[in-house]
Amino acid sequence: MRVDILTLFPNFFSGIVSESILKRAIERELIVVDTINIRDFAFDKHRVVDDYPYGGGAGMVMKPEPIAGAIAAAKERRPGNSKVIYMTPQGKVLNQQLVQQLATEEHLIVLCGHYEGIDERAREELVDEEISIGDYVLTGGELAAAVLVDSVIRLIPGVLGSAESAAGDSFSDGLLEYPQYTRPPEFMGRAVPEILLSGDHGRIKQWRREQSLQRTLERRPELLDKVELFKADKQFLDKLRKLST
Ligand code: 6GU
Repeated sequence: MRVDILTLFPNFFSGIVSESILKRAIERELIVVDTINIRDFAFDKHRVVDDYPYGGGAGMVMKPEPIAGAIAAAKERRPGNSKVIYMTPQGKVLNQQLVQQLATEEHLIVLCGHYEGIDERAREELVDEEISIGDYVLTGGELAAAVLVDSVIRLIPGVLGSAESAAGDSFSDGLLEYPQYTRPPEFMGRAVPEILLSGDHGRIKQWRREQSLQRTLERRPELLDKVELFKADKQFLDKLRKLST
């Protein structure tokens, strides 16, 4: 996979690209992550990328031509299928299902907006998908783009070691994750649940499933409406619901 991030602040991404899991994935050539400075595609001598909104009003609008130039340059870097994503609070809210879809793409071009957003014609003509990371306002699309790129890249085969496998993630099966314990067996007077020390893998698996269900019911009950549940899951949830009434 290739990811090109189009931004007015390319330095913002240097730490993200050079650290941790992404660093390893890049070193192992599982992915290429690059930034393109939109300002490099400003055509005038002052390299202006924003202008006053027609009709008046507060703030500035990102001009369409530098955006078009930056997207064209990104497409030249990987001829073939690419998807242009514009990070905006007006977009579809990111969730794990959308992350999984994006992880199957060959080339993501991620456009970070600033000021009052981009010229509408650039959005209509050049953008394939608009994505938000939640219902709150950030000063620009960079932090949102970093969240998107991190969530997508960790799903690319080989990026996570088996120790960090994505299969058991919260949300990957639509449920929250079960609680985890490590040594010591007792901490601040609290013991590790006995079943985890039993060596009975069947019972441990069942206990973890039930913990996931209970946690999801307590913390994010709305998630349960969307997941596929086994008969035993439903019976367990019914039991919990009866206990709490
Ligand atoms: Cl993608 N951009 C901005 N500026 N704010 C946001 C966002 C994006 N997603 C949530 N808030």
